Amino acid sequence: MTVTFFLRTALAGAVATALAVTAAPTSAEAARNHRPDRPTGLTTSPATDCAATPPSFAPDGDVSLHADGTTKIGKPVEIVIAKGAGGVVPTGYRYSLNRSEHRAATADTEGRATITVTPQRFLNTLEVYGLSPAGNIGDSTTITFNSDAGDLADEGDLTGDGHTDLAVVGGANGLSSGLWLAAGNGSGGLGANAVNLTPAGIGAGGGPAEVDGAQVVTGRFTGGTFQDVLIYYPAGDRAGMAAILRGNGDGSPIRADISGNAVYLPAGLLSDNRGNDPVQLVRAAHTADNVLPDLIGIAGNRLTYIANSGFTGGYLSRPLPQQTTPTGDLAWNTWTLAGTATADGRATLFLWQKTTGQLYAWRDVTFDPATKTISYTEQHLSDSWYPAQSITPSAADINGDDVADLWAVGPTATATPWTVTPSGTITAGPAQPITPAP
Ligand SMILES: [Ca+2]
Ligand SMILES: [Ca+2]
Repeated sequence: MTVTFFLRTALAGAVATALAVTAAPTSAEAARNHRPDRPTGLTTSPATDCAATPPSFAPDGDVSLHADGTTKIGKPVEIVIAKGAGGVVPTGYRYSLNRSEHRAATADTEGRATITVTPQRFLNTLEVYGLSPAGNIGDSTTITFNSDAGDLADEGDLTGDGHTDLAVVGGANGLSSGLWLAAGNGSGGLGANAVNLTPAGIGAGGGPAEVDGAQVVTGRFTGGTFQDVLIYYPAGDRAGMAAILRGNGDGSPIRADISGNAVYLPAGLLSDNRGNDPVQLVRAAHTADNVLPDLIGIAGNRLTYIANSGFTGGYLSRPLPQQTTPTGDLAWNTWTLAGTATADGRATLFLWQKTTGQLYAWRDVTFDPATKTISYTEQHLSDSWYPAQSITPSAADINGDDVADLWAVGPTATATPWTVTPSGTITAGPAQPITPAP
């Protein structure tokens, strides 16, 4: 039987590409019945239906769809799988994009099924199995196609809607293990269903609990158009290690267990010149000629600037031994940092002294490699911000006005938005629940 694939964009129903797949001969069906789990051959043939940009195929066997440029990373693509001329009508299909979990699609009486997949990278691989009426699974057919870069996501926007989002590490904060992404609405609200971004943890086989105890930083760590996440371990078995997980652009879970989705930074890479691992690690700016974010940390009770060298995971720690805290001393162990960059690339560092409730903002933080110093504009925001309370500050431009704001994440899965004016006035919005999706 022949099964024809039509790959088309979801927008305006325009048919962009057509693929054709030919299943093994019907006579093979009986032979397969005694081995129902053994796939049988699906091969390819040229599409018979009209396509705006037909792909290239070998007539049999080889599956090769050349770059078509009609799909976009992060944008859903509708693919119609249809039966061709002759043969047994398939009852359904199983498919997997980029080795993700297999999904099932039921075919109609003519053997046609529609699936929607979201390309996550430039080169995508779609694997499809046909299902016979007897329930047998055919051999997999694999096609590859290239997708254009996705739209550039704003700093802190992991879902691609233009509003910054909130990523909270679970196993704490009243949340189960995982990295929970609550979508921001641009005015201090959070979406109802927080998504676990790391169902496979960092891809080391331990599941979501692998993120327990970690700190999270968002940014373009892989240099793509989407916001990625950097998972950093300040303590524990992985102390000093970090994992960069490639964001999908739409806020969907990151399958770190699939090759290409995670980059690991070994322990020591982020440590200072005395071998101290950072106990805190937050977002800093990026330089004009390098989209990859710098980091700021506290290591060895010193503030340290960790500059990116121009490639993913390429970091060099530059301790700032003379840099004093906002209150003029060197007691960096009493301060909690939160950092973010606004859409225009400027970095803001928030500094909270938990014991006293002192809260400062250092705006426009930049690092001068020649003098090994940082420059910034300091604002005192509060002398009574959650004194001695168990909250986790998380920085983002909550309302999109290019002035960095703060979330205060509480111990019972709540987050309170604190917006900051350019002159340094802070205002709390209603506390929002962080509710995991069912
Ligand atoms: Ca968003
Ligand atoms: Ca703001």
